[in-house]
Amino acid sequence: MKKLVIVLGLGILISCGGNEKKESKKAEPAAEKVEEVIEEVEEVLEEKEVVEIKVAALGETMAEIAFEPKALFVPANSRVKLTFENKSSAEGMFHNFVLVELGSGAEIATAGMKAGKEKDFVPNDERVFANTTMSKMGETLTIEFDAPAKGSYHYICTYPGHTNMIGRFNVE
Ligand SMILES: [Cu+2]
Repeated sequence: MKKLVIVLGLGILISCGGNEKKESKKAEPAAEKVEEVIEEVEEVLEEKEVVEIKVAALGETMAEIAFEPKALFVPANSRVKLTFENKSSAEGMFHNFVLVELGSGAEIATAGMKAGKEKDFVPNDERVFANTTMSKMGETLTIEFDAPAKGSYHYICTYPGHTNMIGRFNVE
């Protein structure tokens, strides 16, 4: 939307500049303005689109725990601002959000257990694209990351035993 407004503004400035040229010497400041606007447009084009998404971790028993929603969609080349809310309230219901290569969740979770609590059960592994820290019950965490390449990924919780917490992250 911001892009469109600036492009429209540029169009108006160009047409104004043209009219002024015929009538008087006011054309020069208008030309400067056009240059400024062109610079702004270039800056906006370089900026990534920020996409805000929300994910919650639900459930009070090991059988219930799950992500909500179980599928997320973001556009390619976007900057993702993710809000992660741990909605569990039962004792010991710690959760994180770990974005991983499709199908690597079980291996990442196992490696995460070895990495240990001080690493939030997140291993140092190139198949991990983004992650939150481990949230406590009722806690909300926010992270920002660049969307990985177009394709499908999994998001998992690497807290030991939370293997049924899994969702699909789609970059379109
Ligand atoms: Cu969990």
